[in-house]
Amino acid sequence: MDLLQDLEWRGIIYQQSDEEGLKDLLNKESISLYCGTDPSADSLHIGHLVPFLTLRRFQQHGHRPIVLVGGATGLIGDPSGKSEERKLLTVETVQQNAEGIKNQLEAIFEFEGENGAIMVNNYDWTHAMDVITFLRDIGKHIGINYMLAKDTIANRLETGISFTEFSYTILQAMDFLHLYENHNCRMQIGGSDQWGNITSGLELIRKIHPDESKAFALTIPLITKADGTKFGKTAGGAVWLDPDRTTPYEFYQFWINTADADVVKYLKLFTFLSHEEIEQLEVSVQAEPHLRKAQKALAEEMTRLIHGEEALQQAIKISEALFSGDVRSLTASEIKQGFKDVPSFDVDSEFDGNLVDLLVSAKISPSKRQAREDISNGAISLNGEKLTDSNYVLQESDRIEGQYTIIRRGKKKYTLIKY
Ligand code: 545
Repeated sequence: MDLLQDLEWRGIIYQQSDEEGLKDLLNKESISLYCGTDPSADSLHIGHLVPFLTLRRFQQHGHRPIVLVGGATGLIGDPSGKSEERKLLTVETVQQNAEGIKNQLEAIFEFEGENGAIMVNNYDWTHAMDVITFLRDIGKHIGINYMLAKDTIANRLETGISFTEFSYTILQAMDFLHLYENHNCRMQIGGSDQWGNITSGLELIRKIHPDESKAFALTIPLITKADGTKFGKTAGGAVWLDPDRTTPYEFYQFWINTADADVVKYLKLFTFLSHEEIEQLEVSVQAEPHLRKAQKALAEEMTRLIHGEEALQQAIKISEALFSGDVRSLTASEIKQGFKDVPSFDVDSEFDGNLVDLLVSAKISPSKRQAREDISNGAISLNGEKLTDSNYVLQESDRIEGQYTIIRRGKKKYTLIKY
């Protein structure tokens, strides 16, 4: 199965500018191709990932990926998919965001070797262009009717669109032209919302280089969930690649919680597992769904890809400890990750260690009488150990790395005591 057939099988291909032409091109030669992202936030989230993972798939088939960070376009604001005008970001914010995103994208690609990826920033060639050159050498080739026919612009004529956002698609077209002229870049990929911007680039290249080799566009479908809710959103908001926003444990949990109806689709879209491996997991979803083998494979692949092997092992260790209740083996940093959304209680300096008082002040038991009852019923465990002595006084040794004590009431109600 060749690359395009693999992408087809994975459900990665949504729109193409010239399916047959691209098939011929890829059978004939290795190409350079690109995908871009604007630094409109300081971290990517998993909704941005598939086009870049697809770029990686091209690299694995010998093609050369160009990863573009939009240091210039980020200052302008892409109207695609937006129902109203964006607020302009400051130059400092765009530069800071660009740095963060560049680091995240670097983790996905191989930069060594003859088809090693290159990272570019469109600020480098856009900021130097003066307005007369822009209007004469670029603007002259783009008709207003062509622009007004673009959905992203047509949809905004009612609510209003500034000349700034109106011009955005020309800047993205200029990028494609620049990469075509300077890096022999023959294709641009992106999510379905980028179709208009990408085809603007095809139009500009066709107008300026009418007799030269053709360029191509390919977009990836919007990722949906069988239950109709928005992909990549959790109670805590988006699933970020930045470990300080979404911990590797939370990231791992997100993928583990994928529904049976979605898990095979995501294995195809997001992972580099082979067809055979994915088809075996598909059988497992049908035959033994309660084992959640497909979800575990998805969570492992994604956490390893984005956060590395060590963070993955830590996430698995936290998950197992929380599931079994044996939390004593967790380090303070693992507790910090695993118990981020668990109710916590900060003890003050006068705390004398009395367990019954602690259960009441930390709102684990509603009263001292109830606290004594809970303890004698064996409903209270301290760092995973059941404790039945209602006169118990917490020791220094009950503080994990001097920072935390984990109290569980009943089967699953955890409270994190912080010192
Ligand atoms: C700019 C100049 C180019 C080529 C592309 C661009 C960026 C493009 C765009 N892309 C989106 C984006 O999201 C914000 C990320 C926040 C950190 O706006 N005009 O930058 C998304 N892109 C990935 C996918 C996308 C798209 O990064 O293409 O469809 C999301 O999946 O919305 O020369």
